[in-house]
Amino acid sequence: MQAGVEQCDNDGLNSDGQADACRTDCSLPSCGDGVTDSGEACDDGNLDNSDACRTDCSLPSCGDGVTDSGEACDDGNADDSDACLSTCVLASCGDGRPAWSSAIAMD
Ligand SMILES: [Ca+2]
Ligand SMILES: [Ca+2]
Ligand SMILES: [Ca+2]
Repeated sequence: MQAGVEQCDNDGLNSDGQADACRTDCSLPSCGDGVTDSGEACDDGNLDNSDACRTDCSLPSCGDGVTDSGEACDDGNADDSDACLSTCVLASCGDGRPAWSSAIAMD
């Protein structure tokens, strides 16, 4: 191990495929290296924030501001009086949300 250059070095145990292992380039496991390590819900190693794994290594969820599969919308807020409810379904006539329904002159 070279101080200041390598973050870690486990000789033959360095791995780019094993969780929490020192990587083969002697860097520590991190979010974005493509391996799901401790503290990461997922890690697909890309910078695409609209797929099944966020760039911060968390899984997609309702309320994260990205419309994922199974979500009609996701505005990232908990406001049920706007066009997207906090449950990630579109506000609609008959959902009992008067603030929005008055805006579309129904209910
Ligand atoms: Ca990782
Ligand atoms: Ca991704
Ligand atoms: Ca979402």
